[in-house]
Amino acid sequence: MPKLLLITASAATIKRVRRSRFLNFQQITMPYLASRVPPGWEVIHVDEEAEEIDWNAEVDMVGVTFHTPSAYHAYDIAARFRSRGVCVVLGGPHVTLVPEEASKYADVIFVGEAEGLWEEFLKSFEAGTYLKEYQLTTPPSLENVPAARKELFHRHDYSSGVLFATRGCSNECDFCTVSVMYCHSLRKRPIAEVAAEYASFKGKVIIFWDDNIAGDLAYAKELFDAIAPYRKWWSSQASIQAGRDDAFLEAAARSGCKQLFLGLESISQESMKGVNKHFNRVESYYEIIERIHSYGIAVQAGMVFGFDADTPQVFKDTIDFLEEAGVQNATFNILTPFPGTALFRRLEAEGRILTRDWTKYNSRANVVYQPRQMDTTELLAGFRYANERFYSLPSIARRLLRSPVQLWWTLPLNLAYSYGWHRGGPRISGPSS
Ligand code: B12
Ligand code: SF4
Repeated sequence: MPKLLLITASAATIKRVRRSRFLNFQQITMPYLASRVPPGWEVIHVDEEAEEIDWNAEVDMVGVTFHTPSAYHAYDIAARFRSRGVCVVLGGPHVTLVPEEASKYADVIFVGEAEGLWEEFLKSFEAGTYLKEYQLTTPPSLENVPAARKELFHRHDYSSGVLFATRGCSNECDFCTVSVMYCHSLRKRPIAEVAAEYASFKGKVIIFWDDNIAGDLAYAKELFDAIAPYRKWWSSQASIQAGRDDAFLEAAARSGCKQLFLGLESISQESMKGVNKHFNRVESYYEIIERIHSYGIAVQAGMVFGFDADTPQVFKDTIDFLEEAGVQNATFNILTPFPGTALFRRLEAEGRILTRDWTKYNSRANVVYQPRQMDTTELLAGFRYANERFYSLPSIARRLLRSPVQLWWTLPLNLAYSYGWHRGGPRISGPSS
C-alpha cells in the first residue's frame, strides 16, 4: 500500500513570532486533502505547529502546504525527502503566488485549488506517470466535498471542530492574497452538507476557517438557521458588512456565534481608500461594533499598521479607538506586501520593497518595505507599543468594562495574552537583520 506523508509546514521563526504553542489552532488543509485521497493509500499528517517530522519515515510521497514565511523551511523539507528519492509535492498559498520559484524545489507543484486534480495525480502516480505542474482552469465547485479526516487533526479536545462553508472573496483589497488565490470568486458549499459536517463534531467549539463568512449575507443567514439546532459555539472571520445587518447578527447569535474576527484593518479612511478597501467606512466602526456587541457577540479586531496614510500617531489613535469601542480582542499585523498581490507590485514599482527574504514576511517581527510616513524602526516600535498597551491591565479593564460581552472567556483570554506579551513578545529586528 503506498504511503503518503502530508505536512503542514511551519518554520521555527514563524512559530516563535506567532507563539504557536499558545495559539494552537487546528488546521484543515491537509486533513481535507487526505479525505480526497483515493482508497488504497495510507495517509499520515504532521502539523509542525504542534508536531515533529519523522525524517526517517518510510513513505512514497510527501505533500507539503505552507505560507510565505515558511517557504524556505518547506523547501528544506522537500530537499531532505527528495535526497532519499521520495516524490515531493508542494501546494498552498505561496506556491500559488510564486509557482516558478516553488517548482525549483519540488517534483510536482499544485497551483491554486486542487479538487479533482489531486485525485487524478495520485492515480497517475500509482500508474508511474505524472506531470510537473497541476492547475485547474476554472475554480472548482464545492458541492459534495468530503469532510476533513478528523483522525488526522492534531487536537482531539474541545476545540477540534474546524470546517469551511465558503471559499474565496469577491472583494479585491490590494494587500490580500485570498482574492488572487481563489480567482476573485466566492463559492459556497450546499448548506445541508455544511450542517452535517458541523453536527459531526463531538466538541462544542467550532471555527469556520472561511475568509469571509459574511461574503453572501443571504447564504450565511440560511446556514446559521441550519446549524442553530446543534447548540454549539462558533466563530469566524468576517468583513465589516457583517455588522451592518441586524438579521445576519441575530441569526448568527441564535446559532451560537460567540466572536467575529472583523477586518477593520485601519482607523484611517485614507488608508482604506489607498488599498481598495473603501467599503470599510471608518465613521461607522463604533456603531458596527456596538451593534455586534448588542447581540452578545465579541469582536476580535484585525488591525494593520503601515499603510501609506499612517503616521507615527496611528498607534496611539488606534488603541484609543479600540478602548473606547470596548473591543474584546485584537490581532495586530505589520502591513506585508505578499508576492503576487497588487500591493507588492505597486511597492516594487515604487522601489520600496526592502527584502525578498520570505522568512521576514511574517507580519509581526519584520518590516519588509519602506513605509511612506515613518521609518521601519518606528513602525516596529509602534507595533510593539500597540500590543503591549492593548494587552496591559488598564486597557483590558477599560475595554472589558466598557463592553462586558462574553466576559467569562474574554477576560481569561486577555489575561493570558497580557502574560504572553509582557513575558516577551516577538523579537524585533529590522529588514536587514
Ligand atoms: C486557517 C488559516 C490559518 C491557520 C492554519 C494554518 C494552516 N496551515 O492551515 C493559522 C491560524 C495557523 C494561520 C497562520 C498564518 N496565516 Co493563515 N490562513 C488561514 C486561512 C483563513 C484558511 C486556510 C484554510 O484552511 N483554507 C481551507 C483549505 C481547504 O484551503 P487551502 O488551504 O487553500 O487548500 C486548497 C488549495 O490551496 C490546495 N492546497 C493547499 N495546500 C496544498 C498542498 C498540496 C500538496 C496540494 C496538492 C494542494 C494544496 O488544495 C486545497 C483544496 O483546493 C487562510 C485564508 C485562505 N482561505 O487561505 C489564511 C492565509 C492562508 N494565512 C495567511 C497568513 C499571512 C498567515 C500567517 C503568516 C499570519 C501570521 N502573521 O501569523 C500565519 C503563518 C503560519 C505559518 N505556519 O506559516 C495568508 C497567506 C499569505 C501567504 N502568502 O502565505 C492567508 C491567505 C490569509 C490572507 N488573507 O492573506 N493561518
Ligand atoms: S474583504 Fe477580506 S478576504 Fe476579502 S479581499 Fe478584502 S481582506 Fe481579503
